[in-house]
Amino acid sequence: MSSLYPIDSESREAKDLSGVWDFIIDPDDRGIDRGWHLSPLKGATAMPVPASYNDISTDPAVRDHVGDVWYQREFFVPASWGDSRLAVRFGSVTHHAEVWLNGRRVAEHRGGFLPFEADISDVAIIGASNRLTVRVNNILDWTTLPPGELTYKNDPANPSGKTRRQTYHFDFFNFAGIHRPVYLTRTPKYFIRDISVTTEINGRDGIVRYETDLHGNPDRITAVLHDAEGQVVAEATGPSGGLVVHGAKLWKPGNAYLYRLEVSASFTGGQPDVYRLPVGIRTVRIEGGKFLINDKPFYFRGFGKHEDADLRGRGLDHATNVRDFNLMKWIGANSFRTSHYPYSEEIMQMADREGIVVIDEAPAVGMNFFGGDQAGEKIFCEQRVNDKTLAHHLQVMRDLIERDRNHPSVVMWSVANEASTGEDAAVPYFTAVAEETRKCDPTRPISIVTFRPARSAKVEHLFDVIGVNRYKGWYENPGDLGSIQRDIEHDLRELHEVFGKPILVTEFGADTIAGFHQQPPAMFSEEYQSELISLTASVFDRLDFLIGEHVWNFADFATKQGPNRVLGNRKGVFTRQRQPKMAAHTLRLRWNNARK
Ligand code: BDP
Repeated sequence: MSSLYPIDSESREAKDLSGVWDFIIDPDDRGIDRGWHLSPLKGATAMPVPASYNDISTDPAVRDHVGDVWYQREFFVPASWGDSRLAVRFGSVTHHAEVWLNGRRVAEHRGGFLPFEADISDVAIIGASNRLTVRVNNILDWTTLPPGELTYKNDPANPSGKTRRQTYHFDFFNFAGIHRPVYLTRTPKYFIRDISVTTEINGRDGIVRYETDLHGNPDRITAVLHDAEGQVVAEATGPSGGLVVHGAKLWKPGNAYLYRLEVSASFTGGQPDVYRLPVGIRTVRIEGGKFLINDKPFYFRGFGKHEDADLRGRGLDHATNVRDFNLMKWIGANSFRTSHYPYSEEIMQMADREGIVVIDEAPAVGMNFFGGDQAGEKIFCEQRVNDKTLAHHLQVMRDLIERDRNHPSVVMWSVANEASTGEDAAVPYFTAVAEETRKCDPTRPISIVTFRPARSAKVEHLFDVIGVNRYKGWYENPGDLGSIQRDIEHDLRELHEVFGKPILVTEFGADTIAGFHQQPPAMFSEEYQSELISLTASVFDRLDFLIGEHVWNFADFATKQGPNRVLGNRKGVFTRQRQPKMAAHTLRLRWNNARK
């Protein structure tokens, strides 16, 4: 697998296979027995790629389907593409995928938020049409991230007498489908498989260290760094090395500067390969309780987000994404967390370019029963989150870091959100996750997002930054704005006393239906959200150990149906259509006059 994003260069081509594909629901997961991977899908309907399939159809059976669905399309491989390495590369398929080309199985992938590719060099028919078939499965169980549970409900209408039900312990809707672009790629037979870059600052100089991973026997490798105007600023040869940039322009939050690293490799018995990669020179570290970017204290202002929009669900949508970055800048945000799963590579590229700082989160959410029916039962145990879950979690951390380590915008890894960290068995689990994350990337701090009170949190001390989700005046003392300041101050001070680590408030907020007004403020009104945010944030200004504030959530988003959700989670500061609620103006005033 190559974690390099597909690009065009003098040696490479990437053909976007986005468009309208054939689609069919597999009601009893028997598509393979019926040979659906071997021939054109019969009775297929139209489905856009990339997009979640759930909200495209008007049929509840599509929206609420649990199990397999099938996608298919034909594509042409140009006759000029012979004698190359050919691959089909998926940005993400949620949650599990199996892929066939011309009836031959070429890939399988577990996990809904990271890329994978199928090498089709030996299967593709050059100069002809090829049929690509993808089986997509959306089932979550205790071995997947996020985890979930499959249950069965008696259903006389179903021939088997039962219907499958998917339950999960997080609120966002379990969107599924081919969520990110699918590229048909051509590279030379021998090629640059991977490049990793780290940067340092030495006085006025920037140092860019690179390391390459090559397929084939290279004759010569060169690395040339260009500035934003295209001028060469440093050069090196060899599979790895360091490039010194005199008088380097740094990648800074709110003021991104990107160099371009051009790596060329020539191979014995093959064509040369060239890959170009944006590089931002910056450092990140924690010292004296502060989060330092380029040795300057950085205070996180921003949001927990979701990849979520009308109709397309979690499918990549450039219009929504660019609008989101514009809104973040307008409101004075400098950062966001990829709650609760890795976001698309295209979003990470935007963050690099726009100078927005990112906390990059693994899809480990819902490892908790909260106050539900199973409250009191253990999560970290043989029949639930177990060794298999851990093995998958470690794999996801490795893959996430491999995908995102070159992004200057990414300053920290978050390994999980609101896990049941009061359990003894959570300790060895998260010890292993923390160790693996540090091993894969010794250059960035790591964090975990907790909802627990300090004294019953057993794993949080393993991390450099503790993210805390607090809902004072909402889930705690609902309707009582008067108690917020006292409660949040006491709570955050205790967390700092117990852990002695920088604290980042990763979630606080209130559900608000845009257009509902009430004075004195009442829950769900715009006044209540605005007041709750102002009161909570007024406390942050006097807490030195606090390194940032992220409001939950950037925008309203779809959830599973339930009695506390009014067509989704309404804690957005913006509506799902990306227009401001009153609280957006409150935050804009605060953040544009920020003291920290
Ligand atoms: C927190 C979760 C987040 C939820 C939020 C809420 O981290 O995913 O959406 O609560 O209930 O517990 O709004």
